[in-house]
Amino acid sequence: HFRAAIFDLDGVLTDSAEEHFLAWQRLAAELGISIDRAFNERLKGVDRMGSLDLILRHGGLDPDLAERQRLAARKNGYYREAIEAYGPHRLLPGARRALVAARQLGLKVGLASSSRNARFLIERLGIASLFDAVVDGSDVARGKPAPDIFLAAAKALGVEPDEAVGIEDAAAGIAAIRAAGMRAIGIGDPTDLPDADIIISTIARLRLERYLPA
Ligand code: G16
Ligand code: MG
Repeated sequence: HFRAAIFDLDGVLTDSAEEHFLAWQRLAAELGISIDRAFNERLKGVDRMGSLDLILRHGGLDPDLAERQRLAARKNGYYREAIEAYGPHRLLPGARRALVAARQLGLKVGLASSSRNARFLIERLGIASLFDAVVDGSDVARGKPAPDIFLAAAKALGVEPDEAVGIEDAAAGIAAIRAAGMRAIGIGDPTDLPDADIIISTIARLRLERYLPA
């Protein structure tokens, strides 16, 4: 049975997924590339350079590494600008309660985010103290869909992967959870997340006690 709940950040606890999309869309437009929300589903949970590469390929561009690093930094500037203004009011409804409920159930609580801005963001959101361990894209070699971020979070929490449940809004994240050997709870539309074990529409509907022994 479960001893830990490991949460994704963007799209699960806060809607910074939208700020990522707007920042990428702005950068893409400057390059003459148009991206829409359907395309954005492929970027969710994917790390910064991985997302940029998908956009460049989509637009048929292939700049060298130095230029790609400049473009990624420019996007991050747009994104940081947007999240500077974040505070606890930007938590999704039910997000804080889900973290508190997991703690009250006696579960260890972890954060597994691809975002190198994750630690900054949970401070802004006022939830940093609710996590027993935080792992982000800068702590591991491979981002989602590789299992590394979730495996590192389980290790930091002192649990085995099969004792943990992962909560994700992105296809790449569900793939990472499954590859780590954990149970996957998907948040969003079932057609976007066919590989999740369980699907709920929003974090407010999370009831972890259902998966624990009575
Ligand atoms: C998030 C977002 C992705 C973003 C990635 C890297 O992951 O879902 O869209 O590209 O982080 O973010 P940054 O550029 O801030 O390092 P997650 O895993 O929290 O959903
Ligand atoms: Mg996410």
